Order: sequence, then C-alpha cells, then structure tokens
Amino acid sequence: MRSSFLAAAALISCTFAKTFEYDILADQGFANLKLHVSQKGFPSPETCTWENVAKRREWSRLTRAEKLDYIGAVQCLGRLPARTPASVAAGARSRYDDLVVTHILQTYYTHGNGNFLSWHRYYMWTYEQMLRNECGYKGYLPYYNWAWWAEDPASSPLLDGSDTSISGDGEFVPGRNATCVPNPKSCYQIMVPGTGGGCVTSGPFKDWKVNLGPITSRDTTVPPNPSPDGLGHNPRCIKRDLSVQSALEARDEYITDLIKDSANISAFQDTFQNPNYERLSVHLGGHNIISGDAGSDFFNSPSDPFFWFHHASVDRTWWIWQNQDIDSRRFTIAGTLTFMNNPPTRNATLDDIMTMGEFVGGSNITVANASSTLAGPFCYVYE
Ligand SMILES: *[C@@H]1O[C@H](CO)[C@@H](O)[C@H](O)[C@H]1NC(C)=O
Ligand SMILES: *[C@@H]1O[C@H](CO)[C@@H](O)[C@H](O)[C@H]1NC(C)=O
Ligand SMILES: *[C@@H]1O[C@H](CO)[C@@H](O)[C@H](O)[C@H]1NC(C)=O
Ligand SMILES: *[C@@H]1O[C@H](CO)[C@@H](O)[C@H](O)[C@H]1NC(C)=O
Ligand SMILES: *[C@@H]1O[C@H](CO)[C@@H](O)[C@H](O)[C@H]1NC(C)=O
Ligand SMILES: [Cu+2]
Repeated sequence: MRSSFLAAAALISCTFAKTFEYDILADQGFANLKLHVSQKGFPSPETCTWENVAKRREWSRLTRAEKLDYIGAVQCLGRLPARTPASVAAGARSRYDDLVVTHILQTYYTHGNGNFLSWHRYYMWTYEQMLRNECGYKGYLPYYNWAWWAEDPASSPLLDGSDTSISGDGEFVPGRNATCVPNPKSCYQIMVPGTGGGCVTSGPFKDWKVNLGPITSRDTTVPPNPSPDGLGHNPRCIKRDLSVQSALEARDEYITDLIKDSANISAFQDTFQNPNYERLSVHLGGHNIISGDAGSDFFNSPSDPFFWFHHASVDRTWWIWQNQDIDSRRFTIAGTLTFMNNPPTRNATLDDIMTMGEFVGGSNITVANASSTLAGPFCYVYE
C-alpha cells in the first residue's frame, strides 16, 4: 500500500511544485502514531480504532460538494436560535454565537496558560459535533494549512471569495495606518495595512452577521459594543484585511522550527503563542492572516468562521509535535490557570476540568482526556 505521505507529497508537488517540511513532519508523526498503536494498542480501544477514526483534511482537499455541505452547516448554526440567555449575553443571537460567548467568557483561562492546547482541542471538537449533530454536516473539521498559502492567502480556496470559500478579503480601505501586534502597549510587531480593511463582498458569508464584540480588535473603526464586556448586540458584517505579512509569520520554516526546536511542552506552547521582536508567533500570525475586526480580536476571534480553520491547524500542529515522541509528549503539562499567570494562580494539572459552559452544552472533560486525539471523547487524525 502506498503511504499517505507519498500520496500527499505527489499531490502537493503537482499542485505547488513544492514539498513542505511541516507536512513531512506530519507524515513521520503519523507513522510513529501507527507504530505506537500497533505495539501498545489504542488508548481507548472500545471507542476509537482505525475502523472508525475521522480524518480531518485541508480545505483544498474537500470536493465541491463537501465544501458546500460544510458551508451550509455553518450557516445553519448561524440561523439556529441561541441557548445563551440574554441575561448572560444579550448579543448572542444564534447557536454559533453560543460558541463565541463561551470563548469570550473563558479567554483569560484558556490562553497563555496550561490548558490552551487541550481546551482548544475540545472547543474545536465541540464545534465539529454541533455541525454534525445539529446541522447535518456529513464530514469532519477541515483545516487551513498555513504553510501552503503563506505567500498569498487570497489565492487559497478557503479565502478566494468564491462560492466554495468562506468569503475572501474585505473591500479595500485606503489611507490606513500601521498597527501594533498584539497591542500598542506591547508593540512586538508593526503590522502594515493589508489588502482589504472593509466588509467581505462576495462568497457565502457576505451577509453573515457578527453579533458580539469588538473587545480588543485592532480595527478601531468598528462601532463599540453597547455593553462594556462585549456581550451586547452589535450586528455588523465580517471585516477582513488579508495580510501577507502576517501569513508569512506562519510559514513552513517557522512552523517547522516550532515543532523541531521545542523540547518540552513549556517551550512548545510558549513559542507557539508568544510574540517577540523577531517573530509574531505562529498562533498570532495565523489569526492575523485575516486581521480585521474579529480576526484581530483576542476575545471575539471565533465570530469570523476563519477561526476554526486556523485553530484546527493549531491542534494539528500540537498533534504533529506529540507524535514526534508519543510516550513523553502525551501526558505533559506546564503553565498555570491564567493568561500569562495574571493574576497568579496554581499550576495547571492533567486532572483539571474543562468546560464548554452551560449553554454550549456537552459534558465536561479533564485535560488528561484531551491528551490524545484517539482518546477521551475524540477519535480523529489529520491527513
Ligand atoms: C494615522 O496616524 C496619524 C498620525 O498619528 C494620524 O494623524 C491619523 O489620523 C491616522 N490615520 C488614521 C486613518 O487613523
Ligand atoms: C524546555 O525546553 C527548552 C528548549 O526548547 C529549554 O530551554 C528549557 O530549559 C526546557 N524547560 C524545561 C522545564 O525542561
Ligand atoms: C509550578 O510549575 C513550575 C514549573 O514547572 C515549578 O517550578 C513550580 O515548582 C510549580 N509550583 C508548584 C506549587 O508546584
Ligand atoms: C462543568 O464544569 C463547570 C465549571 O467547572 C461547572 O460549573 C459545571 O457544573 C460542570 N458541569 C457538569 C455537568 O459537571
Ligand atoms: C475522562 O477521564 C476520566 C478519568 O480518567 C474518565 O473517567 C472519563 O471516562 C474520561 N472521559 C471521556 C469522555 O473519555
Ligand atoms: Cu482562543
């Protein structure tokens, strides 16, 4: 049987005439995972084996029908009523918004801390389950491979503005200033304006309503939220400002360095997330590929459907890193409970409970439950 790597390399080489080291690491990692399972068994053999494992694929590898199925399911979440009561978030108008609210409410306890990777693994999976169980989606969570499109994200099938994209760039707004990332107080990188700046004008999400935020958007032209916590109703278009500068911060070389040079979970999660004067970090680089209103907002980023494609790649990158050395990288944790340990909190543990909140629903899981994509509630791999 031809290995998936050879098949993938052949496909990639005819599409791009280029092989990405990131994908080679992914394939080596997957081979390690298969060997590990053949020697030591599946982590949860009663619920997850190669017979039923889901395969998450890059958007460009979905057929037209699969893309339309996905897009329709996201729009369905955008139409279904919210379960979050107005007393919690008056701006939550859809089932999709329930997910945004839980991210906003938990931002300080799920980023720059011990459960960033595990909580987002669980969050991505929860969204995937909602698409499937509440909106009839037949496929699995697709991702956006940063490395493939780093030189020109607008040419990616995800962001090209076609009817099988998630809409593309915003309308070009001239005369804008550069802005600091992550913010003017910590100006690690000066981001020049991208090629958009206004509302998306074509594709399936041109009429989508962003209801919540802004909270910490770099786009200061967005009308403020009626509520200071950003949870009030503030309906508006999706604004994007595609940025090659940011996309290049998540290029093959940088992702590969992140995976290869991070000897432990502490180095991996910190290098992944923390900007410095040399590099924006792959996590921030990926978010700011679309920049704009929601795209640059630490709290409200899930309001733009690009979020899920980016964070599926965050999860894939963690999966690749774990697969390089499964025995030592599965049950490992570093960091505290709070963002940059502010305010100071105890160290996170594998027994900590993570929640999607009462209104998204689903059962709580522990950090340990999220230590493998073949264990806990999960059963998937990345192709
Ligand atoms: C750009 O920055 C200059 C100098 O700070 C300021 O005067 C101007 O109003 C800014 N323009 C925009 C569109 O924000
Ligand atoms: C983690 O690895 C980094 C290098 O990637 C190293 O500098 C650091 O000392 C290690 N930390 C621990 C706690 O082992
Ligand atoms: C928390 O973790 C750090 C880094 O691993 C360690 O140095 C420290 O002793 C831990 N604190 C407690 C209270 O266990
Ligand atoms: C889930 O965890 C949250 C926060 O720890 C807690 O408030 C809630 O009661 C838990 N839900 C269930 C069903 O155990
Ligand atoms: C999570 O881990 C706990 C403790 O090991 C276990 O009892 C529970 O079944 C796990 N949950 C899932 C969904 O696998
Ligand atoms: Cu997040």
